[in-house]
Amino acid sequence: MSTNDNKELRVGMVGYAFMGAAHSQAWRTVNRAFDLPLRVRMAAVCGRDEAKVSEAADKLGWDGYVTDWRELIARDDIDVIDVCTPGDSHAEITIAALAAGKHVMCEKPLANSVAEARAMVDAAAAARESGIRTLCGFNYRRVPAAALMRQMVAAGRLGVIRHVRAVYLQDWITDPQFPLVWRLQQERAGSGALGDIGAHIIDLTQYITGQRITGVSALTETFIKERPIPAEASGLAATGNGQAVGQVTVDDAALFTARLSGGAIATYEASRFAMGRKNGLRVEINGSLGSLVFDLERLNELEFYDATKPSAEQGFNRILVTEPEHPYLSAWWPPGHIIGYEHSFTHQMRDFVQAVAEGVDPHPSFEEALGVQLVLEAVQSSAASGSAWTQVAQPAVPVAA
Ligand code: SOE
Repeated sequence: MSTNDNKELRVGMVGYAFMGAAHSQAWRTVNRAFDLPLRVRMAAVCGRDEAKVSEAADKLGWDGYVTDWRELIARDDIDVIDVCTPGDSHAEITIAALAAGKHVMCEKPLANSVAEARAMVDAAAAARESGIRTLCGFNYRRVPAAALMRQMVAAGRLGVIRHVRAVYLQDWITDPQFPLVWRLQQERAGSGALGDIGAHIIDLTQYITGQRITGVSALTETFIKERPIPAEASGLAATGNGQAVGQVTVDDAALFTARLSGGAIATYEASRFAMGRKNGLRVEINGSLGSLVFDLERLNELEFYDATKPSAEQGFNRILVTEPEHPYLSAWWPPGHIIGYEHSFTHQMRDFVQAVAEGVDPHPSFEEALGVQLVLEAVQSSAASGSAWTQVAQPAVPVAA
């Protein structure tokens, strides 16, 4: 690991699209919102197109830019590599960065396959020996209302967990003319809605309940099977109007039932064809003493049904999660002044920087992210075998800190 005496944590980020922009916002703000032992320096951003990445560096607040990620990990003035690329490059970049002694934050899902995820876990375990830290970017854990949900479940406020009910619904590709972008290609993304947004509700529900998914029965569907691409792409059939088309090789939607390690039973739905739902993540947990509901579209609120109250007072109460005692909120505004989607990334950077400074492992670890990858694999296997019940192999580590 490079020497760095002036308490800076120098970051290099690979990729500058949606997640790169969200991470940049978080790196820019984390030291202004939280008192941290290290000050983040946004040293450089990496992208293949020099004109575009130089513009992104300027717009997103990076000191400089490079066009080859290998140059970034070779620099001794970089301490952290933040991987914000499509899934097919997560393993190569991460493993090389760890070997070069860099801490790594890698976007979710960790990899495009269990084999890649295992290789990343092994590389992280080896690097940990020299104090290198890693985190996988399941940011929704760090929405304060979701973190409060976990605290309340862990404190027994719901009693024995019976049901988990989780959906993550979008509708950005319902137009058949929407082009064949990387998220719709198996070799780039690994899977479709399942790995992109299904991974979030898998991680979030395991984190909130402290239980692991042990088995699944699944259905997947690809509603639109071919899409237009730029005509210059090679090896693709042309439609009647001469426009080149390509095969969609991932799921548009994935539905599965599951059993959890603590005895709960669960339903999961991840779809990019839920017309009208833009980023609709909702988790409901039903227990023997009550229920909790988290809805990303109302992310400053948590609905709580407390069955221990007198029956005359029963009902779902709305907790406004903006008090200073709520997770992360003391860094922001007075009660009632709500926060947004982007704050979850700032909270993620806060926990990462603090963990690096303290010399402890941040969460979710690559091992926890491998746990998500194993569920993704089981869902795909079940769907391919006519929804057969499929056991999920379990990694050796607990679900979440
Ligand atoms: C998909 O459109 C996506 O950008 C996911 O990749 C992100 O992880 C999610 O937070 C928002 O939606």
